Amino acid sequence: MRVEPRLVTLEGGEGAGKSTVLAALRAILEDGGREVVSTREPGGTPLAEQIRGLLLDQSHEPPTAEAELLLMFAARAQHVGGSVLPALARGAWVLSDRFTDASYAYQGAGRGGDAGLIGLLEERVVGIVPGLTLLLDVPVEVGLARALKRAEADRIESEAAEFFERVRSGYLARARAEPGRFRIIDASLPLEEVRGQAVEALQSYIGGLA
Ligand code: Z5A
Repeated sequence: MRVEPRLVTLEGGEGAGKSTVLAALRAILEDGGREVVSTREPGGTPLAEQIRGLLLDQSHEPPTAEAELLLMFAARAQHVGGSVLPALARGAWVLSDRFTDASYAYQGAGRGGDAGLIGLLEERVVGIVPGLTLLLDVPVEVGLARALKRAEADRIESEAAEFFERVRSGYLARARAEPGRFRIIDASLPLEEVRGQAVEALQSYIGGLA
């Protein structure tokens, strides 16, 4: 796996504040005169966004756990090949709202999927790891309440609370296993503080690269 220092990802459960924080991180990078591509998973290219639609839609039969995993990686393959790698190659920074860690957390820890298969797909299909990952950690009930206040639940958001508890534990276990790449941020704090901590983490990371 190749570490991409200019690939920065945001992870966390529902309503953790990723979208909000991403905008602040983008501003910091752009203030320094850098080109920034803000993107998300599943999605990030027209085809990958269509796969996202299939994954979150509740109107057709639910995909099996294996189909869900493979669709996530199909979307990711398209996103990496069609957007992330070309951006990195021209010197841009890429800020992604979720990346491969989400598959370990949701399809692995959440659904009980085979972590070995996820690892194989990561190695063969993705090939790159972010230099920095901010995990916005929030208690499940707090995050879900925020997310549901904003919009109706999609297919994955309609899962039971125990599913999201496993997702949260899965994320925390990954973060603790890779402390060099992850920064854990307490996303139950007021949004201004969460944003401030995320900006500080990015600034200190950029300082460390210089
Ligand atoms: N998924 C997967 O299973 N496997 C994978 O490999 C990948 C994804 C890549 C879509 O992701 C789904 O795909 C997701 C995981 C799965 N499933 N679910 N469920 P997504 O990232 O698009 O969906 P999301 O996590 O549900 O997004 P979200 O709810 O929008 O979360 P967010 O971006 O972290 O939150 P936000 O939009 O910034 O904030 C949500 C609301 O809370 C908003 O009104 C904010 O003003 C409020 N908020 C946020 N932070 C605070 C604080 N600190 N205080 C008060 N209010 C706050």
